[in-house]
Amino acid sequence: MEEKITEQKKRMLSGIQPSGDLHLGNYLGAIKNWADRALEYECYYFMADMHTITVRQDPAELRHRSIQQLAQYIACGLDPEKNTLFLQSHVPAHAQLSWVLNCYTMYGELSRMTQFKDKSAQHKDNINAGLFTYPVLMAADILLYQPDYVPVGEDQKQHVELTRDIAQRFNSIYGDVFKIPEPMIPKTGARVYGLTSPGDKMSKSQPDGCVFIMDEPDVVAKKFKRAVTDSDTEHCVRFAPKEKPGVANLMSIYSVVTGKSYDEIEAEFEGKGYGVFKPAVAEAVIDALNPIREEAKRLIADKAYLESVYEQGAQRASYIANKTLRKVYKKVGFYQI
Ligand code: ATP
Ligand code: LTN
Repeated sequence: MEEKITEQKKRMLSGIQPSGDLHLGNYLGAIKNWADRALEYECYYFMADMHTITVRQDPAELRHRSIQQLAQYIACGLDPEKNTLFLQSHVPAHAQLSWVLNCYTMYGELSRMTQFKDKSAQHKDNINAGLFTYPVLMAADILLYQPDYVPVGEDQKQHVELTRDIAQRFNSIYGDVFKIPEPMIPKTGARVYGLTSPGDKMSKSQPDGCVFIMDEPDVVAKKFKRAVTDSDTEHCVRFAPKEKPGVANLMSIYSVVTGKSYDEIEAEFEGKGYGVFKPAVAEAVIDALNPIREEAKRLIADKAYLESVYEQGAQRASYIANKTLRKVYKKVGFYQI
């Protein structure tokens, strides 16, 4: 009989901190691309709640945001039947592996992390040890699942590179324990900039130029109305990121949500000016966000369903994570029960 060879799917893992509401940048730059991968890869996505307490959080708000983010992941197209969705704090192996990896990470390496430098400058009154060792917890998050790819934004590339260094160091002592993961960085087109400051990436820390997934249509329309275009007198819709970064940003948003190319967009708005272009972008974004917002609202009200998703997610995630953890414990010499 002919033997059927079924190829093992490659694995993918990523997380977002539930430290604020998800925005258009998170959606277009990360989650939308994750949602397209479920057929091709075995996917794990989590709420990095343990990471968020490196900065002080209101406990009730963190609890609410973690579940809200789960509802938003699903509403954005991450089907829990096809993706494993879970909360980081529900899988104790993350903290357990993190401790072991701390002992295989150098003080000098952590001192070079730019996010630590930035965040310790922003929160001078709370430069805690967790903020410093944050990348080790992130390495544990990743290595537990032996993923092939880690889809993250450019800002997280340094942390994934450190993860690779830690894994290689561990493997060189104990043999092939960890798979060495690759960062998967979205193309520049999927990098969304702030509507009021097109030089900076769209970020929840600048809420003015930031479109949140849960924003109502009138709020989205207002934010696009105030979007910076450019100060030249040309007033035409042309893709020129250096000369007209605001217009290029709006064009790339419009392109991602409608699937139209830059040439098609230029032709569509030829001779029409920004007064027509900006509301058209707003409308396309509103159309894209409407079903997501409504579905997220519906899901947030369905506590029993969300509970079943995160319970099943934690179970599936724990199964894989514990396998790696047991191997690591054995290798470093912890007495097995
Ligand atoms: P902050 O407001 O603290 O800078 P953030 O809103 O940028 O945070 P993160 O939690 O750092 O969000 O990012 C989660 C993921 O979302 C990142 O890995 C990145 O891929 C993606 N992302 C965030 N902002 C953007 C953006 N403006 N454009 C494209 N992708 C983004
Ligand atoms: N550090 C990331 C969130 C994060 C993550 C991870 C991403 C925590 N652990 C593991 C990918 C893989 C952030 O702040 N965006």
